[in-house]
Amino acid sequence: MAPPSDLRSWIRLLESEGELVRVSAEVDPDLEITEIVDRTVKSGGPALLFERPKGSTHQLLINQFGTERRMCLAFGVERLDDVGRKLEDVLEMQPPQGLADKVRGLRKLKSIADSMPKTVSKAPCQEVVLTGDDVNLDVLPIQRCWPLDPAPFITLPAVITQDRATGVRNVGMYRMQKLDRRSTFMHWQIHKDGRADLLAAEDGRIPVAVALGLDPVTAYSASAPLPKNVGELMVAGFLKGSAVELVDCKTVDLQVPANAEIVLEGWVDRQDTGLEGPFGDHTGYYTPAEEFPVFRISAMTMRRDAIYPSIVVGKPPAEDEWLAKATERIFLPAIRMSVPELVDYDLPTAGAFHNCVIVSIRKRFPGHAKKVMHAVWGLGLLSLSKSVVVVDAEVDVHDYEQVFFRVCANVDPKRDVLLSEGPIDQLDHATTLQAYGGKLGIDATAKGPSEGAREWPPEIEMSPDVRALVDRRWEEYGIPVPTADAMGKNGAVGRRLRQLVRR
Ligand SMILES: Cc1cc2nc3c(=O)[nH]c(=O)nc-3n(C[C@H](O)[C@H](O)[C@H](O)COP(=O)(O)O)c2cc1C
Ligand SMILES: [Mn+2]
Repeated sequence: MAPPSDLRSWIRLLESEGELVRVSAEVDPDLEITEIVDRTVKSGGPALLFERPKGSTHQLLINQFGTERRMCLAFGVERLDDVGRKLEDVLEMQPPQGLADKVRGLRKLKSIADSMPKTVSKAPCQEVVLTGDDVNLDVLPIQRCWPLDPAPFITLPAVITQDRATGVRNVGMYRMQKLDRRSTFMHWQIHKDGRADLLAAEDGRIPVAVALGLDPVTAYSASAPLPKNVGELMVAGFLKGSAVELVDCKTVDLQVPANAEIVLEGWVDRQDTGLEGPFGDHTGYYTPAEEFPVFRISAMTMRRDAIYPSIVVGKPPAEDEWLAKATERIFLPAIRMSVPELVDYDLPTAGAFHNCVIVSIRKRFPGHAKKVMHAVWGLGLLSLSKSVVVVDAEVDVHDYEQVFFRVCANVDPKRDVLLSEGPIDQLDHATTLQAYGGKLGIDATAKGPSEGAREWPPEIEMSPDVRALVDRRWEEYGIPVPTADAMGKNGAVGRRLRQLVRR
């Protein structure tokens, strides 16, 4: 099934799949929605469409990304790895051998060419156009998420800027604290592309457009950590299988996705700043108030009856877990392009994405695990990772008990732990300095004399013929071990039993 073309068809799809609940009771965007959503997310519940947010005439959609199944529905795939494979197919293009290969290659090239955003002249997002004094953020059900947040925050925006020198467009998801009817902060952290566009502006100010309420793939693409010059909207078009349609803004020289529910246009000036935050963040803590630029809004355009999208981050797991997991899966083939020995990787949700990376590698030479740690610390936003754990190829990086077993069993802390330092996520509160601090690498691979270890012992494995014999005779023994199905897919008991059966 093709990914939904706009937020409304996405809502219809969610509804027909039993993945959405409409809440008709009046509910307060000030804290109350957070508590409802937090309970819903943590229990794997549905997307919620709040039909009567207090103080607003606009509906609020939240938890659209809260489960793996919904994330797959958003991308029109069975498993998130399928999205990665689609990219891999293009990344690994080789010179064609023979006619069939050439035809296939041309088809791939065409799918890339068709992904480029295209301009349209009329757009649903401009059914209502408000400029100057008519701009009024008060009409939107913007949430104040956590008790120490000083104001409401727009949490699920696609913020569009342009590199003035190259003309390359950037789209990023950055929270926006509401200041008044016509202005917000713009939370561009120091490692992000939006901030770079502002810093590069010769006159110190840039136009900015913010799209709210997009189709899910385009909304996701705003959160994707792509290299600076790779267009998020091109990638969104490629993943959707149809180009993102753009329309000219009314008051600034930028373009926005035509299918958006709501668009904010305006300016950000380097000189115009203030104290943003604190904000209850995805780290599970409040990030302290800090200086950030202000976004002055020159126009607000909308669909009639525009639906406002929101997300609550907080102590993991929260709704952003599956946005991050989508990124983890989608970027695997791209990472393998520069680190081909990497078999798989996992960013544990509890590690708030940047605190911990587990990688499995096909190890070939002494120091190979350390080479890979340095590679991770040199890759895009993965460079902000505080700790990297490296295991051998056969270890399932998503099975944290297996990983923990290797870390405990295979590590001589004096020999196998690497302490380094480098850039750290600006939101991290534990480092001594902000945005700079220590790195921990743990080499939990098998080692031998070439790496200063003694002869490595063989791992215990039952011989295959005995396993087959016991498989055949199991019924005969009359020992009640439930079948894999009956044990359920999740849950510690099921996992432990499954491991028992696997051995
Ligand atoms: C829900 C959500 C909120 C986010 N909020 C911020 C934010 O306030 N500031 C920020 O710099 N990054 C934030 N991010 C991460 C960026 O969206 C992400 O790093 C993205 O790659 C930025 O785009 P860029 O690489 O083009 O700068 C957020 C991500 C998500 C999923
Ligand atoms: Mn970018």
